[in-house]
Amino acid sequence: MATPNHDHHSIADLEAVRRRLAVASIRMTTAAESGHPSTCLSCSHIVTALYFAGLMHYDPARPDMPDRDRFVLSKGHAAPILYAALAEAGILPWDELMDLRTIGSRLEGHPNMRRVPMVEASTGSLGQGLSIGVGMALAGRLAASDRRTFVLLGDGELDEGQVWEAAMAGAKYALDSLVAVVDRNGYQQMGDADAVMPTGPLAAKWQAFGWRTLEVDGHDWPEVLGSLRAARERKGRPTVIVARTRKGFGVSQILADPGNKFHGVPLKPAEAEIAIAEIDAAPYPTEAI
Ligand SMILES: Cc1ncc(C[n+]2csc(CCOP(=O)(O)OP(=O)(O)O)c2C)c(N)n1
Ligand SMILES: [Mg+2]
Repeated sequence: MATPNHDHHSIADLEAVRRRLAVASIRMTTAAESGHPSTCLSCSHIVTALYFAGLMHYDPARPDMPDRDRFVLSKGHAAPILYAALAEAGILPWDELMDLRTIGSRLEGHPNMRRVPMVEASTGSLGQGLSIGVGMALAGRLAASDRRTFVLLGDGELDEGQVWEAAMAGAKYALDSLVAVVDRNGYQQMGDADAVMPTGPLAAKWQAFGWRTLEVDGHDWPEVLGSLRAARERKGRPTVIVARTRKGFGVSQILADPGNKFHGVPLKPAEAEIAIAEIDAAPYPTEAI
């Protein structure tokens, strides 16, 4: 049985980790002159909580441990923050992060499961990750394993019909080890996500598809931690957490125009320095978990 690790006990600790991952995502994409920093920032609390609050069970020394929990980054363009989390966990060297998107580097623009330990699925073509998660959860059942599978999706990604096929399959097979998290930042590549394709009452929709549904502020530590903790509990059906977030969280330059201008656009070096200074200067949340 896997044991929780990298289990930070205070919100201040977790916030410090989150800032390291956020800053690394900015530095990596700025150095590469390519990539998607804003999507990394919107999911920074969720990714940090999963890997470093004991909410996902894994052992960095044994990335292939059969009973490890699985994490599928279905919104694969957020690869930089996944690589930063793997560096923080000791699975990748920090120095290597700056190789992002360079020719020959295993840190490709979208995660490659054949090249990077603990990248559980090769993603980037949006819409596929939840189906992969369904397969992983079914496989876990066959193996009589208690492992959980977490899948992180974008809200624009929900425009892909395959997501809803996977949602139906998850409910049909009562996959209560499966957790989807929707990064509901309100934007996708072409701007306002609901203008491109209105998703309507999102939580009600998942509920109608047979999922246990939680809605949280994706930048509120107690809410993020509480919902993930609740989602680990097996209740006879899959769980989705709809996390309301901000694309470019913590960086006013991006928040001023998170739509077209900053999707898939790294910050220029001078802009990156301002962004990093702003992240570092933000007041720390201090509540006890
Ligand atoms: C199947 C597919 N179509 C289009 C794209 C191009 N694309 C990359 S990111 C993106 C927008 C995704 O928006 P969302 O899911 O809301 O993620 P966010 O960046 O807001 O976190 C699109 C359309 C893709 N990667 N895959
Ligand atoms: Mg989005």
